[in-house]
Amino acid sequence: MHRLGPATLDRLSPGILAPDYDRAAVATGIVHLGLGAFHRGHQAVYTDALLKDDPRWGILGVSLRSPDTSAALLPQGGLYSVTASDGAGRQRRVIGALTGLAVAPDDPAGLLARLADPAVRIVSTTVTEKGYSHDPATGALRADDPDIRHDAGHLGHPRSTLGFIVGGLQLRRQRGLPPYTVLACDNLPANGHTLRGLVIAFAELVDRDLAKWISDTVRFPSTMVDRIVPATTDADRAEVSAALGLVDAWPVVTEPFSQWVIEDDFGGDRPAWDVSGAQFVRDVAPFELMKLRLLNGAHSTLAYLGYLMGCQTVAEAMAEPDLAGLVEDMMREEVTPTLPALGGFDVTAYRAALLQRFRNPALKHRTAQIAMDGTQKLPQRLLGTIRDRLARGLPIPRLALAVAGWMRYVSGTDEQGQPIELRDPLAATLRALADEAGPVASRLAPALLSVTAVFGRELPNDPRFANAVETALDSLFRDGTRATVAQVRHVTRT
Ligand code: CS2
Repeated sequence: MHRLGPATLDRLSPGILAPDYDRAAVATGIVHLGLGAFHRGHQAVYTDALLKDDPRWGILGVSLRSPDTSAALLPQGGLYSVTASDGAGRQRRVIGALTGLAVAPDDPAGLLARLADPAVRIVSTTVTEKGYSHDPATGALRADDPDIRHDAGHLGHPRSTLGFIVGGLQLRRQRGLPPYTVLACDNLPANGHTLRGLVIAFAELVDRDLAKWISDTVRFPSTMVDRIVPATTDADRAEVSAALGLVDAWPVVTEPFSQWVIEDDFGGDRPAWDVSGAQFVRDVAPFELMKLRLLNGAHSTLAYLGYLMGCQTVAEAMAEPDLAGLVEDMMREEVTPTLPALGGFDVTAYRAALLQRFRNPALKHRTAQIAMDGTQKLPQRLLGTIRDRLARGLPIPRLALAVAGWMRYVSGTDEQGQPIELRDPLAATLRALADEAGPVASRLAPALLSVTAVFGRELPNDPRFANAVETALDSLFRDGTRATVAQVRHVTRT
């Protein structure tokens, strides 16, 4: 079989959409940091749809660490396919929005030169929660992070996301060029605002005047991004290539649903992403809160408790009636009352659609993938909701069980006595605490609650929270996850 690429597009199987514009005429207006499946299945798709009308917005896709995706897409001239499936039907499309590929560690100075190109007006990011060198509980810069310390002293050869963003801005300022807009596309609370704070705090370590210039001139719109895009598997590669009639070494397999809400606060021209279905709004916060707390909060709950119950995927976890019921009740009873009203928005329908999306049988979304990096995810997915409820004197039984599920997961051994592979930037800390405490809730719960980067200083001292989590964790250890989920669901049933 031939490889997917510019020269083989005419061999694509019938019915598969291909770029409807002249790729040679597309300029690079966006540098995107973080070339994972999510970017390629989300922002790049919105961008691809408008290049015919406005060819200024091609994307230079940058891998900040692993060269694998870039190496796979290079022989394909940046082309790759996106398959959207809900289990009943499939739609496939070849995306041509990537005008270039770069692996940052291979040539950091070369990437800075690209960032200084005046044609580049937007630098966007999907570097995952842990890619921002911040403290997840407070959003503050971790100035002691080794990459941040390195970059502060070597801004001509950065390693970190913040280093590249600030290094590029420094060059533009030196050359008298206008800055680019920085567009955060990760699941962080107030992602643009948070990134702005981090960029300025980092720039202050380098040059106070530069920090002031950034603060005065650079825009950081916040966004709410949503599409479930699991990591690509070898089975996906084989299935997609057979369907395309061409080998695609790194396809994206996703769901039909996609949503992008963007704060309309750009420094200059911006792509008409609204024409391809995105929404520009004045304030993203209510959308963001709703998505992080309902979708991602439920996702993490399904991931930890589902994994412990032996479910490999989210769809399998949703096939467990008590777990699916508990999550549905949690979304309705515990999360929704904490969300600000969104005029005219039907949150009941939104929740129902989420449950349907989680059940999508076409997505093999692994619980272990979502369980990853819990220390970076818990604050915005579960703990903010918990704080809001406690402040109003409301109970948190299901949310506390979700947090306890994370604790049971990071204890490192499953219910069959098998090791759980912990993937988290704080894995070493978690492991040390878990080893010292042992599988005893009254020791493990307080030990993990002392990780201030996750829980902050006040929440662990609230007995309503600490006791609820410890009780749930005790039940997980003693009765097992299945029985605990059934019991909490039954007892809290309204
Ligand atoms: C998931 C998200 O991996 C995870 O933690 O919860 O990637 C989720 O699929 C997306 O936010 C959906 O928009």
